[in-house]
Amino acid sequence: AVGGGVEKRGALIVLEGLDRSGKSSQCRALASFLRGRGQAVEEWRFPDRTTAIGQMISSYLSETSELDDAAIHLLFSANRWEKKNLMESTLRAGTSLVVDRYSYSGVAFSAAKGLDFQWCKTPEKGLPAADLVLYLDIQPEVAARRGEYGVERYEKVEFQTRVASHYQAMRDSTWQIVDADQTVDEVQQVLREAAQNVIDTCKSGRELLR
Ligand code: T5A
Ligand code: NA
Repeated sequence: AVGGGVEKRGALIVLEGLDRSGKSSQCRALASFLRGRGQAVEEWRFPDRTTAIGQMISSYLSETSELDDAAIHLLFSANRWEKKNLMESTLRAGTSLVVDRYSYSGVAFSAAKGLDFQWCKTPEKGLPAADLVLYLDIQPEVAARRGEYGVERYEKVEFQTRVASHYQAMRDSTWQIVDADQTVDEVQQVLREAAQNVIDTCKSGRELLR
């Protein structure tokens, strides 16, 4: 646990799902909806391609560089660790974060390459834990019909099917499974209600989760 007593902190809300499940579109809409309601909200994403580590990840994803599977796994994790202090101070200051991908992506994608599932989870331990994980559930074949699919390294149906099974193994009580094969607006409605609920819970004094 972090600190003592009651903290009127922000909520850590994470969107997860296969490639092209709609995470970025939904994050943007959700953050702007919540801000419109007067909530303090920032929109974040991982990988954060703006840092030096993020640029190494970006060139790997666009297949302009090669890296050992374990090495890229640790870079993705390091890219979260380099934002940890800012993440925690922002939450403690009462601002909620709507985050496009987090540790669950880190584990699911690396495990889908054949790395040991438990090993993949180890470097994520100690990062702030999500208060709510909104999992945009979609069949890989449906996602594959969406725009620009197949441009980046992991966008192959067979690979995405393995990713989905590793995501499934990480579901816990913070997860809400959302049918992502609906219109953008229909999906958004579900996210708004869940996000507002968890923001209210965190404001009423829940400590930071680990
Ligand atoms: N990764 C990531 C790791 O291996 N380890 C890690 O630790 C992390 C953090 C890049 C890759 O990195 C891997 C996972 C990824 O393979 P990224 O930068 O998040 O991660 O990937 P992007 O390519 O930017 O995003 P995605 O491919 O995941 O797409 P999104 O964000 O899920 O979907 P979005 O919103 O961009 O929409 C995709 C298309 O679908 C349409 C949109 O208009 C768009 O054309 N669309 C819909 N169409 C119909 N109905 C709907 N409801 C729709 N919603 C969106
Ligand atoms: Na995205």
